[in-house]
Amino acid sequence: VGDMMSSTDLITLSRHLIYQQKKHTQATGDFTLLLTSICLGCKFVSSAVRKAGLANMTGLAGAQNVQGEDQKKLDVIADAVFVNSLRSCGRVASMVTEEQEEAIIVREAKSGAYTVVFDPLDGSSNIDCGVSIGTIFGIYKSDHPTFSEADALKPGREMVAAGYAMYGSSTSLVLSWGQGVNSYALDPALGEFILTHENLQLPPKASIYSINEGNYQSWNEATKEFVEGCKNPKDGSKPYSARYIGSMVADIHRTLLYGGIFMYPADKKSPDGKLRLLYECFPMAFLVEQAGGKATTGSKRILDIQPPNIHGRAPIYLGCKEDVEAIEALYKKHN
Ligand code: AHM
Ligand code: MG
Repeated sequence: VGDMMSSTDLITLSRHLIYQQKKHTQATGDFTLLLTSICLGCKFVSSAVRKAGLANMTGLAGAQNVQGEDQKKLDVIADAVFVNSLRSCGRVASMVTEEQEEAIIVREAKSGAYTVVFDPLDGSSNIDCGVSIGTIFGIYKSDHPTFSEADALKPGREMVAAGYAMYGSSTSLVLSWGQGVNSYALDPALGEFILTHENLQLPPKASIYSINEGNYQSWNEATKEFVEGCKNPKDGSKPYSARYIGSMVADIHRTLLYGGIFMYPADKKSPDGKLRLLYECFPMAFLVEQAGGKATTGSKRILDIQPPNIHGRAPIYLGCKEDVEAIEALYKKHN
């Protein structure tokens, strides 16, 4: 890939998709069209994030700008962009977004349509200080959509694709349609996502742990013992490094590229954990598994959870296989 990037033969996301689809003769082009709508949303949000400080878009929703007009917060704008783009592509029967209480149903969609679950701007509390934020999405396909939120209430293993865009020092799109994980970078001049990493794979074990350690007091014993072991390995090996951005997309992106384990356990404050199943835990677990890692609640595979409702949460530990297995072993020991 490195050689190709410096050549004039760029592999754009569309080219990569067309190439992949040739291998699957049943492909109709609907999935490509759907992804094009998602990419449009990501490009729009990427450009809005770059201008956020300048354009005064970082304030609270509902606050007024100097012209006395209502100011919309960036996450509200991001939500509208994705909803409109997905609604108009004709291939989406329903959507669930973190920003809206109810599922959005698109009755005019064709049959054989998709359900898209997404967090349009995750980590938005980080916008004002310029930390990386992102869009997370997962895609289900229903041969006979019910045109109700039931189309989204399925375990994550039934997703046909998942991914995220990260608005960082550059904009990256990390995507899997169930055949490994690929990463693309947005070329701002071309407005195209260009393939940069093909078939990302996690090492079996790495030495980075990522967790909000301020919650230590309210963690369970398994999590406490695991983190203690990262700092003071019993076998005398080198301690792990701690890295926590507080923006899930950025923390998972680092985990996919450098290895490690990311954790958001249940604690006394949040007995089901903080992160949402449908559009945070499932897509990230899908990507991490596709990259050869694991994702668990401590005692259950994340992708096997039947979501209780569209905004349900779960505790999550994900990343390198052996690190996640160490947590699972500690859960067994303490329960
Ligand atoms: P949000 O959807 O309100 O932005 O919250 C989700 C974010 C994740 O990106 C991140 O992993 C987590 O919240 C951080 O939580 P905390 O501040 O409790 O460490
Ligand atoms: Mg979120």
